[in-house]
Amino acid sequence: MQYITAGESHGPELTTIVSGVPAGVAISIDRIDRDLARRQGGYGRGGRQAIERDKATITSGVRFGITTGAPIAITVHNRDWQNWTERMAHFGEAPEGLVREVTPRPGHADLVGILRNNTDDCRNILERSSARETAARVAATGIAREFLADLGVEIFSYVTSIGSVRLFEDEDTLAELIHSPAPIEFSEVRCPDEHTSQAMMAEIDAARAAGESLGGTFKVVATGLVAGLGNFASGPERLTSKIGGAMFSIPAIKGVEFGLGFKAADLPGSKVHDPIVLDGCDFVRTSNNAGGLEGGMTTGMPLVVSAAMKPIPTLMNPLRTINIDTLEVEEASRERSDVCAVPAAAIVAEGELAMVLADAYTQTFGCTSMADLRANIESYKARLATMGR
Ligand code: EPS
Repeated sequence: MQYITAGESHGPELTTIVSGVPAGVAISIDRIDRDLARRQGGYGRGGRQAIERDKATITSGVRFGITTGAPIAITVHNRDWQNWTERMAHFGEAPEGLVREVTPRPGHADLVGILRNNTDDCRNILERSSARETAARVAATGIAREFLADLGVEIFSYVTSIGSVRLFEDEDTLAELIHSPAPIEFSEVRCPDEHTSQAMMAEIDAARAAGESLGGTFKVVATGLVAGLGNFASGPERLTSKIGGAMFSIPAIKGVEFGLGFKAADLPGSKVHDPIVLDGCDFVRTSNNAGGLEGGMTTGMPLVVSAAMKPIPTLMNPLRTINIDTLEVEEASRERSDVCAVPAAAIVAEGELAMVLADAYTQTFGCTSMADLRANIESYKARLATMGR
């Protein structure tokens, strides 16, 4: 299962096509729209989110709410397009007095993009490199989420830091959230602790007042996975590679860790690896430092990915740059933007993880019909149970 997106931030719409989806997956457009709304939310977002009301429109591959096995095309309209019809016209002459973007923002794709693509207008780069594209990703990966929900796989995320404010996590935090993730959705910054949420929002307020932007970290967790998804036999087929790549594909993600992550490098092996025990007929672990992946395959324990997002490059108090027309030093362009989009990135990451896992399920258990796939999973699970007997 995979997807491709097209569309500019201020074009008429974002488009995505999802392929490799088995026939027979029940699709709830309301659930996909709810995830689109979750992505739009989060304290620290800019004025654009007051304009957009993201909704998915499915135009192929689904009949009476059930996938047919054909590619699924989805669009998400940009309401802001009506303010950009001339500046972003697909044909005709550029309008008179069109202002080109000539002061590339440090940290954005602006400068390297124009050098690479041989253009004199950063808008030709920033329209596509904008994180607006992640709305299409949430729509596309919503199909993978529906598929996984059918198999009892749940995915959630929570924010662990914004700027210098960090959520205190002890060894029970994750288990409690797996049991009851509801507090995360009540927080405007997707942080399950109310006191920390307030401190994160205060940090965002201070950044906004200073013309600054903020990054942060978040965790994405998948539960209900069968052991053995992925493949140890070739590097690119390892789920670690695929999930890592998917996370790094999200704009501004600069670090990805699994389980203990970088901390594992400081500890001896006996404090890192998860002892294997039998629980009835099941092979289980007494800890989950590996974050649910060993040898590039799922262990059956919760899959735990952490990611770090850099601060958004658009600054209201801008850094210096070079004007590409005059070659003079100037302030980088200052556009309406978000102060912090870490909660939104966490939602995008939920979807990215879903797509990789859905793809792994279809690779392992087939991708023709859901009924066949479920039957294959049941016989696989039955075999696993005999191994622990
Ligand atoms: C973005 C700039 C802002 C953000 C945008 C990402 O858009 P605008 O320039 O229209 O104000 O709001 O994110 C979204 C539109 C979104 O839906 O997430 C950028 O430059 O990356």
